[in-house]
Amino acid sequence: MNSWPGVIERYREFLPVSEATPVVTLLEGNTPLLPALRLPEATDPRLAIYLKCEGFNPTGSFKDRGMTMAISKALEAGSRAVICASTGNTSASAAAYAARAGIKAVVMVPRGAVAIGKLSQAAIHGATVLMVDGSFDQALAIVMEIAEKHPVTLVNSLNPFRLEGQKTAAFEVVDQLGRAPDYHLIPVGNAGNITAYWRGYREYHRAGRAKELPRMVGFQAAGAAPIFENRVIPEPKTIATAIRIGNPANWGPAVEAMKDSGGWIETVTDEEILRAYRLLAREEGIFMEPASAASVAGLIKMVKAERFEPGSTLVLTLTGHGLKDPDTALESASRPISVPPRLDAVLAQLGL
Ligand code: AN7
Repeated sequence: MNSWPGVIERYREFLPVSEATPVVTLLEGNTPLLPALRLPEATDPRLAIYLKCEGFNPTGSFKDRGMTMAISKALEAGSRAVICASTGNTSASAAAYAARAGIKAVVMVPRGAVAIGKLSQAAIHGATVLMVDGSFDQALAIVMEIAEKHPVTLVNSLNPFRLEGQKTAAFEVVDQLGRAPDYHLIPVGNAGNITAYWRGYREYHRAGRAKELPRMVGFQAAGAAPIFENRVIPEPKTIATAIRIGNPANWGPAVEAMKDSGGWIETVTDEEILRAYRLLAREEGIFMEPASAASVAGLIKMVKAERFEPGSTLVLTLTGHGLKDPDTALESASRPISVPPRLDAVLAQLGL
């Protein structure tokens, strides 16, 4: 068989696995790197813009790259249960990979702040879903303590294997593009992914697979921007619930990635996120969740601020699928039009 083997087999030489590691995979990775058609026109035609569509992973987000590693290594270590706090996507992915591995998953999510698609994924895969009347940051503190004292493996991005898996996205970008981009734009929540991409780009560079290194450019939601504001945000607020995080676990490494790469971290407002969300869906045909649209909102804002060298190549990570959050889609688009079941009425409605 010559088909895609999943990220562990594809990039085994770069990952901390051995023959003894039982590989748990849903054949994640190999996601499209789509050339943007209309974004250059809408921003700066001198830019080459590519969209890394991570929503097309098995559970609909980039988390699967890290979860195949975290669950495989948990199984190798003899663990029979995993736990995480989540704004939704980590819990969906943990639940699916734990199901695949035949072990138990416990996920803890903030009540009223997780998109419905993500919640339904965790539930149907058989995870124990705990809803906390509190924030993601509070939930993370609790699960960290549980994992320290009990025989259950933490699969948040504090688990070192998570970022090892996630760095494969940078490998793929280089393999697909034939080089590293000049800039890599990415949403920032718990700050694991920006850290993982930077690690991936550096390792590929060191291995001679890419001559260039990109500048890492991260975007936080304006109401949930602890790194940008350089302070913990006790009550983060944003429509992009995936990145509603006030005290990121990978804060330090993300700042390092930004500085080492010569990049920066900026904010985008909810209004800018929603505008980008609609633009992406209507102009590019790509339906991603609001947090993912932070990359596109950031692109638009940074082009206006003339932050990119003309002629540059940009890659934007679109982190999660739009179907995760159908409520926001329906609220952001025009309403369906009610019509009676009669040809004349339908034609009249369409102006035909
Ligand atoms: C769609 O699922 O933190 O900066 O608990 O779901 O690596 O945290 C999700 C984060 C961006 C931010 N886009 O990535 C969780 C969780 C989407 C996300 C992020 C998340 P990090």
